[in-house]
Amino acid sequence: MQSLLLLGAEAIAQGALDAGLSGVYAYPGTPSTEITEYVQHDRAARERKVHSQWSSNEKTAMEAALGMSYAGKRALVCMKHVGLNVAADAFVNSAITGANGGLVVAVADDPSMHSSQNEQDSRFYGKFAMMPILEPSNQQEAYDMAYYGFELSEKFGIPVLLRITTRLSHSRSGVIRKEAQKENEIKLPSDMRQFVLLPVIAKRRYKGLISNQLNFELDSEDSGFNKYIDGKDKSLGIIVCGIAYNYLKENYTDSDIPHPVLKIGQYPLPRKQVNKIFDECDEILVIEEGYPIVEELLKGYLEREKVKGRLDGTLPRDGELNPRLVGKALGMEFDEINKVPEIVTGRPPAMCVGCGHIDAYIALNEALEEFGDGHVFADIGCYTLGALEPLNAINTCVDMGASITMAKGAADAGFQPAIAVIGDSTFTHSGMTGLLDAVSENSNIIVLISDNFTTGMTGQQDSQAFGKIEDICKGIGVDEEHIFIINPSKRNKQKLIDIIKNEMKYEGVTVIIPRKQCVQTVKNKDLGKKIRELNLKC
Ligand SMILES: Cc1ncc(C[n+]2csc(CCOP(=O)(O)OP(=O)(O)O)c2C)c(N)n1
Ligand code: SF4
Repeated sequence: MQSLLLLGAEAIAQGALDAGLSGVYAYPGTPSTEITEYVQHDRAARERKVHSQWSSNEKTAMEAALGMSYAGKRALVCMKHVGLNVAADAFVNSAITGANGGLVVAVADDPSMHSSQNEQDSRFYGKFAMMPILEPSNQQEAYDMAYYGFELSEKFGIPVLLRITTRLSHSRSGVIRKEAQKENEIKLPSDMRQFVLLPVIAKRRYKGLISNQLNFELDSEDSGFNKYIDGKDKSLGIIVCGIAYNYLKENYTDSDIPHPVLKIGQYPLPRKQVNKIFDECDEILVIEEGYPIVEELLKGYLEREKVKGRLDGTLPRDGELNPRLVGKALGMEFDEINKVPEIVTGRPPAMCVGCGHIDAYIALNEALEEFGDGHVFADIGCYTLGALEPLNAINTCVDMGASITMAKGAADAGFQPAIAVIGDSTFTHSGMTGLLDAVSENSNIIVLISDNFTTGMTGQQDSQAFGKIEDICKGIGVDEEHIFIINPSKRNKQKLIDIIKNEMKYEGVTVIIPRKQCVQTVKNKDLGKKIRELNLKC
């Protein structure tokens, strides 16, 4: 079989394609973006027209994938961990509707928050929704689990959560492919009522989900992804999940692991194997990337002292694991190597030279000078870097879309001026509904939609907002006279300041669209052509 050198994220994509994938639905977000990009660039996937266009947000992605599954085809939906919060309504309910064609929900968590607002652990969502979860320890398993995930999903008629973390998603290794399968034919669900979650049906489906829990557990018990590896030294037993298995093995490159090890790759936990290691060993060390979810389960309410891990400080409570932290937890000692020389100083991320967001912020800062600090509610994108020196231009960044709604809440409190700053992609992700709230109540806010024609921060993916922003704002009900489009160039600085200052006198919703192409996309000929074709005003 063919062997490929793949990122963990790419291995998931290839595994899904080889399993007969018909469509991937996703919204970009580190460290999950490369799954969808791989499908988009794969020639075979293009030839057989596997759907791979970006969705407006994670919820629309989840729902479209569920629709494809309803039609009997195999669908993959991908997002970063915080995206699962956005998709949660559809995700949790999809465990109750169940799946028809195989449905795999690939979620990439970001412990240590390399590129995220938090380090939440998606396994909690899987457990909450009562779905089977797969968690690979290396790239080969990422491939194998994506491939197998569809089978598992169809076997039990339920979506399957595939959880990876940053290091695995963004590192490469050899992956051996399996035989490529054909896509499913269109086939409606055998129970035509299962997707109708009226209470009477939902109650029945929910009972079915509950009774299936034992079957999921039995499947985990037999799963090749869960392995009990015996060891002579039973003073300690190690339960190790996902990528942490690799970190454990790195500490024993020249020898066998002396302790019994239970490697977990499929949840719910295989209860018999957990009981076995618990009974056989004096103490249990739980090594898991993310929250101490397995450790908490084992300790229970009574805080069994036999179980060690993140909760008792044997491992750090937060942040990513690595081989050294795992080695220390096993009592190993390390010299201080790889010390960063003092001459190396931290380099905070910065916006690119020539970025339109910078010019918009310079004008905004000047317009707000007389009001002092604290008036700018921002959002998530490259423009969030405006929080740093030298701009110090924004005061909030909470979740995608929160700029407009937080500005509205502050304006409701009587705080003025209340300015929101949001990017084009974030606007169509989840800013539009907040703008509708503001229009409905004629809130006294100014919204800057900083339009660069792309989803800059995650690597210049297409933006659903392209060419539509002013029409969306008009459609939502923003008064046309209070919608302004301006190129935030140095030449236009005073003009932009004047617009902002004038609009502060208006009691209602103003939208200002500073529009300048992201400099990282200037070599993208297709985008350039589209901008010229639409003759976008800027
Ligand atoms: C719920 C959620 N989904 C995805 C992301 C990842 N992400 C961060 S910023 C961003 C989009 C930014 O695009 P845009 O608003 O156009 O601003 P730009 O970066 O282009 O300036 C995305 C997708 C996230 N942080 N949260
Ligand atoms: S990638 Fe684009 S949007 Fe992001 S900082 Fe650079 S120029 Fe600005």
